Amino acid sequence: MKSVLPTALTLLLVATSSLFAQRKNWESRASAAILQYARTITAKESRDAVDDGSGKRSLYEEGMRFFYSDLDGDGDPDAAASFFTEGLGSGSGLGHTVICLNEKRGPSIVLHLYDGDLSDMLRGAGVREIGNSRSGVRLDSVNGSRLRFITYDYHPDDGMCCPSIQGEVEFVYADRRLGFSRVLVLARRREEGAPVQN
Ligand SMILES: [Ca+2]
Repeated sequence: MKSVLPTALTLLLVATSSLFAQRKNWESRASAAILQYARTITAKESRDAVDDGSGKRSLYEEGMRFFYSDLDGDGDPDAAASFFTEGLGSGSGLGHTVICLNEKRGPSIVLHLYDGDLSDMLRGAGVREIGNSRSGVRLDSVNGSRLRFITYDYHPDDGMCCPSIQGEVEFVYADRRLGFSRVLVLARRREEGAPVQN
């Protein structure tokens, strides 16, 4: 028994560090694939913008957020990410959410939604958290196939930087689609805790 225990511990340690290395390897491959995809989307948006004379667009790389979770339930980690593309000088930003699955051939982007798509889905589900064209959503955490988004909206007193009305909603990933699941926190004005103007 004396000689077995250290061996077992060593094997456990090796297995754990190997799993850790595999996970880190996946995270780095997935984030690289998502970054490349985001740059491609930005280039396309930029070409479209130049065509209609509205100016080039840029990717806000520092603001990209990555989340790793087993989204499709097959036991392997996948990835979800959010990023913004902006019109240079105009301050008009577009929010994006992408799902990247861990497939045999490598990281595969299987879903890309604009924040406007998510807002439409919320409105379609009768959720009144999203009130007007200046409101939006922001991916904030992922747990299994469940994605939690912060909703934000502007009070008349708010500046462009700082929408103060916030809530939380949950979407679920299944069958290569993202569907609205439930409201987690009703939208309220952050500072005062006052109910949103529904
Ligand atoms: Ca998976």
